[in-house]
Amino acid sequence: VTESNAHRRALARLITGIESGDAAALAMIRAAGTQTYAAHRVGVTGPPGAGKSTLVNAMALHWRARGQTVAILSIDPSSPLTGGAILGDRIRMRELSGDTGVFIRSMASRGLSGGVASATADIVIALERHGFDRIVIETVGAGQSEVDIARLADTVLLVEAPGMGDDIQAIKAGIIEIADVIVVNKADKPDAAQTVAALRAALDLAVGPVGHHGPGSAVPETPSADWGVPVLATVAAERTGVEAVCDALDAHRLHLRDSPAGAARRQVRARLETLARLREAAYVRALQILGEPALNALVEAVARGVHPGPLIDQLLSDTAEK
Ligand SMILES: Nc1nc2c(ncn2[C@@H]2O[C@H](COP(=O)(O)OP(=O)(O)OP(=O)(O)O)[C@@H](O)[C@H]2O)c(=O)[nH]1
Ligand SMILES: [Mg+2]
Repeated sequence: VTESNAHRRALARLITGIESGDAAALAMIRAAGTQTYAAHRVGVTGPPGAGKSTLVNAMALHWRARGQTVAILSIDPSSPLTGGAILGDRIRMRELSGDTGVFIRSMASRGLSGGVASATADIVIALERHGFDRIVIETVGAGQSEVDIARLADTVLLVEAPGMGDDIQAIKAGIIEIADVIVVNKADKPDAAQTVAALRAALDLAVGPVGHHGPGSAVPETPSADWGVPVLATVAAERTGVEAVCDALDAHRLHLRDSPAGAARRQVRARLETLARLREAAYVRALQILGEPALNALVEAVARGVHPGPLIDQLLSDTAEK
């Protein structure tokens, strides 16, 4: 399926509009009715430099060879849009450029007027509506990522690299709990088998009653006891092991489709999504109602040593009456 450049440009413009909080773009996203959930949304997370982009590139080539269309959204929580990492991705993904079945977009999550959660979710809606078969959302999982990938993705792929001994950040930070498929990339390096073993051991420990994570948590309490999280090894730079990763992603997708876990997962995601949007919208609205002078007065008082709690309670009850 080829599509016109005009069609692609319109999508790019729509995304820019969403990022800048443009009213027309938001209206377009909101007006178009219910989501179809037709695309497979794959969230890819893991530490910086693990090889996420290289692997995504290889996965995209695999899918393209099978006639599927692919959108790749990389969300960079730290660097501005002109950052070197994104430039690197452009170079790495040049094999995909010129292919109208692939759409690649990088976004910085800083300085988004309406908030990161709603912007990323709206962009995914735009991509889905455009008709891509696969939507990959890549984000650095640094423990407390601004983007909770579990809210956006059907399937979460955690990419690790060897050489960290037992000190795997994802285990400590609980990211391993949201992974549906785990990859140890850079399996050409010596410690790969050890890292695979450490991750498997951590998964075995995690089996049992899922902890309670509270209503706003990014960790879905999905009853996925019947899904065994595979730990695979790849050399993404040489495209080794990529097919097995794509197969595992498909198997997880089928698992969601054919078991109660799918409906449960959707429920959890809907809750996380709603809470994230509510949090952002309430914050933006509160600042609007408050206004700059009242905010400054509040800041002054706190700077003088006044506890902010009662002042904020007072402001909220004042604004509730307005
Ligand atoms: N040895 C080896 N190097 C690899 C492999 N895959 C990727 N790399 C290299 O690892 C470096 C980082 O790869 P990226 O794909 O940019 O990693 P990333 O996780 O997307 O990085 P960030 O987006 O910056 O967090 C690059 O220099 C890649 O060439 C691999 O399988 N083996
Ligand atoms: Mg990357």
